[in-house]
Formats: sequence, C-alpha cells, structure tokens
Amino acid sequence: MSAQNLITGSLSRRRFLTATSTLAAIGAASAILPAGVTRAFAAEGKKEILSGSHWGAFWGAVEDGRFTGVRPWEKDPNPNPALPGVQDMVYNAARIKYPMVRRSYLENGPKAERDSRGSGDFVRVSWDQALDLVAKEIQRLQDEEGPWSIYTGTYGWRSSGRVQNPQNMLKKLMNLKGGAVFSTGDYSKGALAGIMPYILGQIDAEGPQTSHRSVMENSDLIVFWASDPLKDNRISAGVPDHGEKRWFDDMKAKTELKKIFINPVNIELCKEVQGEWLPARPHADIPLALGICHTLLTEDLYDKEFIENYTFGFDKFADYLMGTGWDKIEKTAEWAAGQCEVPAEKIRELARLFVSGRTMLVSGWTPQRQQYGEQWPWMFITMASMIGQIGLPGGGFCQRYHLDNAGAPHSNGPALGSAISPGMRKEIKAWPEEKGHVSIPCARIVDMLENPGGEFEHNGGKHVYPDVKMTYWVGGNPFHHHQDRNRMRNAWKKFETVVIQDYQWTASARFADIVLPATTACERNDIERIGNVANLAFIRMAKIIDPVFEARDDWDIFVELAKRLGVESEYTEGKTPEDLIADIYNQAKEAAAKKDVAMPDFEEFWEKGIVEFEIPEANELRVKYADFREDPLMNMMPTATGKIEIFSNEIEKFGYDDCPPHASWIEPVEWLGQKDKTYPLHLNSSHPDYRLHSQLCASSARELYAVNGHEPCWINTKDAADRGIVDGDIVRVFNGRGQILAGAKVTDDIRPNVIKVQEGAWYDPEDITDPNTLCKYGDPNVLTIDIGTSRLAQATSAHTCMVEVEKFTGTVPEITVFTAPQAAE
Ligand code: PGD
Repeated sequence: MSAQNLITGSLSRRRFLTATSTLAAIGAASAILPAGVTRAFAAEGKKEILSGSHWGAFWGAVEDGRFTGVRPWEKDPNPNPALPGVQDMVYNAARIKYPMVRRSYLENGPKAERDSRGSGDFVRVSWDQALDLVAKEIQRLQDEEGPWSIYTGTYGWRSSGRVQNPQNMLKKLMNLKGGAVFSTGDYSKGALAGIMPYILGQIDAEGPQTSHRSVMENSDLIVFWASDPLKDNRISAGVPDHGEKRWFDDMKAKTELKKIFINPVNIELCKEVQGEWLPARPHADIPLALGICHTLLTEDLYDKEFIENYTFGFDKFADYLMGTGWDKIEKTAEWAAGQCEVPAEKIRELARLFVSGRTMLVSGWTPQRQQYGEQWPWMFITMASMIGQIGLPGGGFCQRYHLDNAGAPHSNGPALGSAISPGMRKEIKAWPEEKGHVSIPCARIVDMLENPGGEFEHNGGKHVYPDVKMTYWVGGNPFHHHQDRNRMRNAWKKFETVVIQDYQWTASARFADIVLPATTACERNDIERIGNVANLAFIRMAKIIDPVFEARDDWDIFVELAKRLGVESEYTEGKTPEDLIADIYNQAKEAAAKKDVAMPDFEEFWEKGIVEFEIPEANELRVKYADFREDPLMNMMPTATGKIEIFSNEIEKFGYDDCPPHASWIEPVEWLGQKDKTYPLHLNSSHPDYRLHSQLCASSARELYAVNGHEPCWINTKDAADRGIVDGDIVRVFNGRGQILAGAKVTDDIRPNVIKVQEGAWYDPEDITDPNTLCKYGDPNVLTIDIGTSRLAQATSAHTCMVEVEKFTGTVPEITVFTAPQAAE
C-alpha cells in the first residue's frame, strides 16, 4: 500500500479494526481512516490521537469530528501548562476562516490605499479568486520588474513538523519562478551566529552540549548567566521532551553544588534550586565579565597553559584589560562595579570562586539581542578560556541549556531529515548586483523598505538593498517579532502587495492585502522527533481533525499557485506530503539499519504513532570540546588559527568600529548607565512563560498570565510605589517610539529600574491613523529600538530599550485583537 493511501484513508475495514483494537493503549488517527469509517468510529464516542506540537507530545481527543481536548503524552515528565491552547487555537475567535482581501485592494489593485491596512476592512473571496490574485501579482512583478521586487524572507517559527514547512515551500516556489529576495540569519541568536564562526569556527549554541550528568557529577559551581532553562525548555522548534525537569530535580537535591543566577529577574529556577540571585544591571554583562577577567589576570589566577595552547590573541585582550588597549580604560573591578552595579569586592569574589573548583558557565541569548550583541558571546568564551576548563567534565561553557534540553544524552536513533528543500534559484532574468542583494539580514527589513537602492554592510561585505514591491509571509509574525512597530508600520506601506498565510488573525494578517487561511498542524499529517537533542522518538503528527472552515494546508495552497504559475510538476516532483513523510521515515530507517538499530516498517509506525529509541549509557557523559582539549592539533578548532580566537585578524580587517577585533565593551545608545533619564527604566522583553513567541497568545492559555486582561508588566515594588502603581493596575509604558498598555505585576523578583513585558504579545493598535497610537494589549516591540547589533551580524537589538511607566487613568480601550475583523466572522 502506498504511503498516500495508508495515511489518507485507504485502510481496509479489517486493518482499521486491528488498528482500533489497540487504541486503548496507543490511540488512533481518525485521519488515517476513510470518511465513512471515521464517522462510524466517532459515533463510538471520544477517541484520542497521539500527536506532537511545539508545546509537547499529546493525545488529542476527538468527538464527532471535533477536536475537544488535549491530554499530555504520559511519558512527558513535565507537561507544558499552556498545552490546552493547542486545541483552543483551532476554533477560537482569532481563527482565519476564509480567504480575505482588503476591500480597496480588491477594488483598485496593488498600491491601493495602503494607509487603510490594519483597519480590518476585508472582503471574503473564493479560494480561486484569492489564488488568482496572488499568482497574477507574482507573475506581473517577475515580468515587469524582476525577482528582486518580491521579498519572501518570511522569517518565523511556523509549526513543528519535518514535512509541512511552509517557508521552504514558498522559497521553492519562488526559486522555480526565477527567485525572490530571501533573508539570512534570525532574530533568535543572530549576533551569536554571526560572531561564533570567527571565534570557534562553528556556531556552538546548536545541538548537544556537555551532558547534564557530566555537570552533576563534576561541577562545583554552575552559573546561569541570562539563561532561563526552566521557562525556555517548555517549548521547542520540534516536539520538546521536557527531560530537563530531572536535571532541575537533581540540582535541587545536590545542595553542595553552588548555583548562581546573574539576571535582572529572580527566575523560577533560581528559587526552585535555591540558587543565589545576583541582580546585575542589564546591558552591563560585559563590564561585569571584564571585571572578573581583570581580577583573574591581575591576581594571576587564569590558566596560562590553556591560554597558551588553546587560544589565539590573548596578549591584545590583556592589554585591553590593563588599559593599554583601544579605549585606554583599565577594566578593574571598581570600574566594572560602576557599570554593572555589582560591588567590586563581589566581582573579585566571583573571579576567585570561578577558578576554585570546576565551574560550568551557562549563557542565554538575551545579551546578544542587544546593540553590539556580538560582543557578549565572545566575552563569555574569553572568560571561560581564562578559567581554562573548556573540554573538561562539568567545566567550560554552554550557550544552549535553555533550549531543546541540550544537555540530554542522545539516543541511538537516526537523524530525521526535512522533506522540502527550497532548491536552487532558476534565473529567468539575470540579477545584477545594482538591483539589490539576493538576501538581507532578516532583522534589517525596515531599513530595506526605507532605503531601496541604499548600501548596507554585513559580515565584511557591502551590498545594496533591493527595491521590493511585494511580500509573501508564511509561518511567521513580523508584526510581533520586529522592533519599533510605529516605524515598521510606516515602512510597511512601501509594499504594494502583502500576502499573509496563517491560521490566525495576527496583526501581520490585519496589515495584509490578501489573507490566506492555512490549517493548523492538527488538521494535516506530518512527522517529528521528540527531543531535538535527545531524539527520544519519532512521533506521527497525525491529522486530528479535518480542516476547519475553509482552511487549506500550506502545501495545497502552494500547489495551486504552482499550477497557476506553470511549475506544478517541478514543484510537487510527483509527490504528496504523505509520500514525503514516508520518504524521510524510510531514509531514517535505512540509516538506523547501518547502526544496527531496528525500526518498524513505515506502515507499522504510522499505525502505532511512535517509535522510541534507546539511550546508550556512553552518551550520558558527553563533554563538549573534550577532543579539542585532548589534542588541540589533531582536533583543532575550525578557525583561521585552529584555536579559540580571543583576537580575530579577520574581524580586524573589516575595520568595524562597532565590532572590534576582540571582545569589548562599547556603551550602547540606551541603557541604565546613560545620563539622560527621560526614560529611566530598562525594558526586558524576554520570551514568554506560557506561549511560543506570539503563538497561543490568542488562546485560552492567556489566562495563565494576563493581568486584568492585558499582557503583564513586571515592575519592582519600589518603582511601582514611586509611581503610585499597585498590583493589577493598568499601566501605560512609553518612550519616544511608542506607547502600550499593560497590566502591572508588582514584585520584588525584578530588580529596581527594570520592567519586563514579554515578547510575542499581540499588537493591538487603537487608531491606525495615528502614527503614535496606543497598543491596547501590550506588544513590547512598539517600544524597542530597530538598529542592527553591528555591521558584522546586523541582528536585532531588541533588548536595548529604555522606557517610562505610569498608571493609566483614562478609559481603558477594549482589546480587539483576539477576535477576527468583523467581515471575516
Ligand atoms: P511566532 O509567534 O512563532 O513568532 O518570531 P516569529 O515570527 O517566529 O510566529 C509564527 C507565526 O506562524 C504565527 O503567526 C503562527 O500562527 C504561524 N504559523 C504557525 N504554524 C503555521 C503553519 O503551519 N502555516 C502557516 N501558514 N502559518 C503558521 C519570533 C522571533 O521574535 C524570535 S525567534 C525571537 S528569538 C525574537 N525574540 C524577541 C525578543 O527577545 N524580544 C523582543 N522584543 N522581540 C523579539 N522578537 C523575535
């Protein structure tokens, strides 16, 4: 039987009965059954289907063809409390039900009344009409302008699933049609990924890290520096395994292991494991680390042998520490204390402590989402090099413990590929460089819109911004993830046509011309891994219900467009998503066989819904960079010098004053140390406790955290008292870039002069005609600055932001963003 038939419903009645007889134990997919059988089956009552999501593996309950609830997979050790949102978002009021076109666009075509985007004035159209409009516009721009006029950078976290990757689908389609402008980098670890290849010759913050067990057995001290592994591991780009819970339990039990949390927020994990909270000033991590390094140098505590044998360029960094480097400032503990507000004696104490036993330094990614963000990861590795424990059990550094349970031992399972590759661009017209570069750093989209034909620098190169006329966005939400919303809103008008393909009415959809309703992952078939690092299992992401309203799978939408654009057969290559699911499973099965790991046939896997792998004992004690430590010549770092580069000759050649050739402190444009106190509070817009970026914001999971119906604004007790704010008040957070409402959460778990509003809160403008309109719900990116980290990575600087807060005394406007625009009901 073909994969297509198996998955989409040609199971025989006998096979169906076999499958359903095991349901009590393992669940079954109504989706794999013929329609008639599905109905008969549903009539038997509630059934559960095993599937996976960004929030975890779960059993989806189905009653009479309706998805009615979720229950965490029984082997999930720490289910995400937001999981019920997965079911809620299928039906909630923000669901996009039908293809919609902005009225004036429909009546007058591209460019029409772009000021009215965001007003919600949409007209329902048929699928054919919507698809014709999109195809016609792509064709027109390819013919009349060229591929440089269409921006399909389309950044975003989409849904889990190895096959249904709508961004690759879109890119493949555009490549077959002569290309488009794509994007590079990401909003996540863009600065880190930009600088690391020069320092370690690899991105480092990816894949497996030194195992948790190695830390538990060998470390005396663990320092979580701007890292929140309890919160962030709740989600994953694949399906999270949540195994880190066991690590936290072990940490809590091992009282002799010292834990320090350097963070402006006293995070849950710090309290959970009875750690020491060091509330250093945000945006001053580099001075703090420099003060530590200066102490290590001047008290002769650093590991000279490691520096000598494993690193390059320390002498220049030492000069910088001692005040003979480029800025002529000696980085004494006293100097550092003035910047980071940690007492000088404490800084020296930390330095001594770090070398007194085995120390694991753990960093999160917030400090690299700041202006000059490239400097922090470099500083962090320089400090770890001076401590000299890189490659030793339980020592060194880790930049990924907060994601994908990256200290988990990995199983003996094979890799699971991704099914759709964007392929190569088939040029219809040659692409001259003066028409603009083929890609831009993703976080520079607004610069591109404001400066068509303008020059930009990136990672040693000089390029030209293309003059884009259209964008097609899928699987991402730029009206949440990008900074400085008011500036963005204005720049967005440059697009003559905006197509958004999503399943929910995000602000991005509201600011579109053509809105195409996609299915959620629960309405189609796919396959994923449980545990991006542990690779505990492959899980069938079975269709739980048929598509609701007029939603269509991204795949089907792109096939329809490919048809209209004359590239259907090249696009599909004769396959369906179900074939692709079977293909990548079978490829993995072949790879497994080579390692003597047995896997069931695809058919059996699909019926059962899961194949689990074993964890070899040897993988429990992984130590990152142990081979380099053991033999730095045979296992050299893939850098220019083969060593860890504390100084980079390559970066020096770029001559960037915003990215010097060794880790440096450069005062940012906005921070708590600045003289101007117009906006006296630092805004921390870290990742949310109970969503994935903006996903689930429109769901019932909001009840877990909303304050008085608004996105919470954590504020220190003293700061609140100074402003007459009490817990639960609606507050206005503002600066020169914009203003938002939020719900005050008054607490001592955030240090004074810092507030927190989580990224991903949906943008809800009160009056789209006002360039400084209030966001009624609480999107922090109304307030954040939109500048590149530096010319090297050109990543986001979202965490460089100062604001003021006041109690809101006006009439609180109704929040409207969580219901569809009226015409779309
Ligand atoms: P998501 O909310 O995941 O955010 O930005 P990103 O755009 O990735 O958006 C995904 C969108 O895809 C949602 O609208 C969802 O409905 C849609 N979607 C999901 N599945 C599908 C599908 O199958 N098909 C289609 N068509 N659509 C789908 C995240 C970005 O935000 C990231 S990664 C980071 S790290 C940044 N972090 C910060 C930060 O720390 N602070 C601030 N201030 N801002 C940030 N922005 C960045």
